[in-house]
Formats: sequence, C-alpha cells, structure tokens
Amino acid sequence: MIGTPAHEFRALVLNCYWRNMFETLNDKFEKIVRSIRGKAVISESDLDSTLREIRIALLEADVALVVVKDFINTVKENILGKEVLKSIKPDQMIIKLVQDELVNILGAENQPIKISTSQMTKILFCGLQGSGKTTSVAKLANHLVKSSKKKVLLSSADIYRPAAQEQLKILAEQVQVNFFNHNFNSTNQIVSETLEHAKKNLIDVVILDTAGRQVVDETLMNELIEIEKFFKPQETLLVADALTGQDAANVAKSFSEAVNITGSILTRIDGDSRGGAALSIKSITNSPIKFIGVGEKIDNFESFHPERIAQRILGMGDIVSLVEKAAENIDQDEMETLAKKMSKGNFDLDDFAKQLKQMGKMGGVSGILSMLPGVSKAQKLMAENKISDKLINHQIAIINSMTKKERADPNLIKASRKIRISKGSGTRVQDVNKLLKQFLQSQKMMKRMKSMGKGGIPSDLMQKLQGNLPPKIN
Ligand SMILES: Nc1nc2c(ncn2[C@@H]2O[C@H](COP(=O)(O)OP(=O)(O)O)[C@@H](O)[C@H]2O)c(=O)[nH]1
Ligand SMILES: [Mg+2]
Repeated sequence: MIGTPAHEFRALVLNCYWRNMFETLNDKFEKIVRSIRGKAVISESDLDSTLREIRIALLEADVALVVVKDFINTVKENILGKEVLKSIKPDQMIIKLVQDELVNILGAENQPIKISTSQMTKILFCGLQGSGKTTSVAKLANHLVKSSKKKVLLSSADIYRPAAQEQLKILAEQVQVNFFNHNFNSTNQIVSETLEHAKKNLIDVVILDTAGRQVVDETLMNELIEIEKFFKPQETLLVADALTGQDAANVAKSFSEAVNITGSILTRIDGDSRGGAALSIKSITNSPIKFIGVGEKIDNFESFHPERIAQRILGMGDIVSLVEKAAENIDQDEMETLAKKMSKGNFDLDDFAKQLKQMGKMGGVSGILSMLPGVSKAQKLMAENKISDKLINHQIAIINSMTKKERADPNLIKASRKIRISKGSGTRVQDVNKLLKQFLQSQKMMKRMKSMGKGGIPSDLMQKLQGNLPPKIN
C-alpha cells in the first residue's frame, strides 16, 4: 500500500496470518457468541451447550485434548463459582471468562528473550528436524543485533549432518554475526570450545543450534540433556512447526519433559495452520511462545503478542490495535464531531466521505477490516469485490459530485440524479448505487456498535471508534 510505513505494513501482513490461522475457530466462536448475546438469563443447558460448542471448535482447530479439557473445566468453574455481578450481563460474563481463559492459555503478554547485562547470555535451540531451528537461530540473531546491538555468536552442535555447519555459517554471514567454525564431533567438546571462544571474543549472546530429530528419539534426547547440562543456558527455546497441529503438542511434551524449556518459537505461521499448536504449546511446555516465524526470509520473524490474538479468536477484532492506530493517525476534532453527529443519528454522506478519508489515513481498508469484529467474512467479501484504496477515492469522487442537499439527504437521490452524479464522478450508475447501499449499511453498523458500546466496550473507547468504522462491504 503506497504511503504505508513499513512497520504498519508488517502489522497488516501479520493480521492476515492470524486471520487465516484462526478463521474457522473465529467463525465458530462468533456463532457461539451470537447465540448467547443479549440473553438476560442463561440457563444451565444454555451454558452446557455453549461449552460443548467451544469444546468442538477447539478440537477441530487441532488444539491438544488436554488443553481443551482444562480450558472447558476452567471456564466452567469460573462461571459457576462466580456470583453474577449485577452490572454484568450473563452473556457478557461468559464471553469475558472465555476471553480470559484464551489469554491464559496463550499467555498474557509478549515475553521477550532475557538478555543479561552482567554476563554472557546462552541460548539453546531444540526441536524436531525441519521445524525451522537453524533458520530461527539466524532470525533471532538478526533480531538481537538490530534491537540491542549485542555481539552475537552462532555455533552448531549438529554433528550428524556436515551440511548443518555450512547452513548456519552462511546464515551467520548473511546476518553479519560471528560464527564458531569447528570440526569437533563430540557435543561436549563443541559446547566447551564454543564457550571458550565466546569468552575470548567478548561475546554477549551465544546461540547454540542442535541436531534435528525426525521423531522424538531417546539417544538424541539424551544428547540434548547432556548439552543442556554442559552449556547451562539461561534460555532453552523449543522450535515447533505450527503446521503439525496435534503432533506439535506431543513433541512439545517430550522436549519439555527432557529439558527446561523457557519459551518457544512457532514457525510457518505463514502456512495453512488451524491454530492448534499456537493454542496448545504454552500450556504443554509451561512456557510462553516468544516469537513466530512467518516465512523463509531472515526478517520474517516477529515477537508474539498473545493478548491481541485472544480477542481476534473471539471475533471481537483487534480493538486495541485499532484504537492505537486511530490515535496515531486520526484528526481528533474531526472524529469527535463525527461521533457526536452519529450519536444524534444524523450521520450524512458528507460525514461518510470524511470517514472514508480517515480510513485512508489509517492504512486503508484492508488494514482496518482486519482488525474489526466479523473480520474474516468482511475480508472474503473484500477479496471478491476487489475493494481497494482506489475504490475509496472513487467513492469520495461520487460523494463530491453530489449537491449539498443530496449529501444531507440521500433519499433525494433517484434515477436522474444518479445518472448526473455518475457522469460527474466518471463512474457508473451501479457504482453510485453501491456507494449508497454501503452508506446505509455503515449507518446501521454505527448503531450496532453504539449499542454494543453500552455494555461491551467502554464508552470512551467507543467514542474513539465511532468516527473510524469502515462501511460494511457487501
Ligand atoms: N514458510 C516458512 N518456512 C520456514 C520457516 N522457518 C523455517 N522455514 C523453512 O523450513 C525449512 C527447514 O528449516 P531449518 O531451519 O533448516 O530446520 P531445522 O532442521 O529445524 O534446522 C527451510 O527450508 C526453511 O527455509 C517459516 O517460518 N516459514
Ligand atoms: Mg538445522
């Protein structure tokens, strides 16, 4: 998108991955939420069927069975154990407790790598063969050099594949960090020589790559335990392939029983995963997901922000990101005026045009849609209709071709006026029709969000949001 800063673009791309990954789960949760939303009383059988639906949704997303069981039990206990607060409606309470538990299994916030300032930091990598260990070692090195300017050394304890050394060496050169070149074929020797070399060269962070395991294999697992004992890492990161679903959970279990996993890196988020691994791995390893791999390139690597994903799964959209974005880019005064107008119910086409312009400022349609509730559907429609930022400009041109009266009262716009407007804006009559339809839907959506705001979203947040909602696209 032209004019979109790189970091925003990255965020948009990331949103796409999460959306794909949690699409089915999100669809199901939206349906579940809809089925209880607005109910004044929730009976025990409502609750049972809601929990059953959640259970099925999680299992279908490939979440590990033990994690699903715990999830349902915790939510149920919390619901039954809690006195229904007078100020909170039962539907909202259930949604909140489900959301809390999602945050709980994903982890509350991003957990960065702990880099010591007083001594050398040692990081050990482990995981199955082909999970993305070696690539992730280089990605993390690159991340550390860029974010903290630390002196990083990479070393490989993979004594089985000669090519493994070479692969890491090439990657080290590519990201411009130190590489420990050796020909040792004992892992103990590799560890001690690596540490010696690191001390001599005043290295801040040593990252040790290990041999892959095709399946969890006892000999190799014992070797890893030995390496851990000798190397004494502060961080032991498990690399897991998000595409392996249930399997990732089993693998994670074996590794965490053998060594002290302090965090994991989930790779291939760019692939076609159903999200199960992301939802299982923290509970199973009892340690947070710290980073995700989103492609083969070195900078296809991101910190993991669990709290934002929990909201996305529930279909509440990434409201925090939306508000942050809005606060950065939006003309506050204009927004307040719009919000006021909307609350009075006199939102007209002039306001719609302003809204479209604000949308452009916020990174375009795709960026905003991806953060809103009901995202996946809107996104699909968007792809089908080829809604683009160019279209926004067309729409603004259509509104600009209307008279002041027409903009204030779109009901005036009948056939002959539509022809005039389409000619004036260089569009077709059907484009004018489409815009008018969108405007009406936008108005409707405002009303819906407003009523949601009364209970669900704090009113100050709502105020900020109201000026920035996109039209629902159909
Ligand atoms: N699409 C995608 N490919 C990845 C990712 N991480 C690693 N790969 C690829 O997976 C393959 C195996 O990676 P490698 O690091 O050698 O795995 P290792 O055996 O665990 O060391 C390579 O082709 C990598 O480019 C990722 O996040 N996304
Ligand atoms: Mg490797």
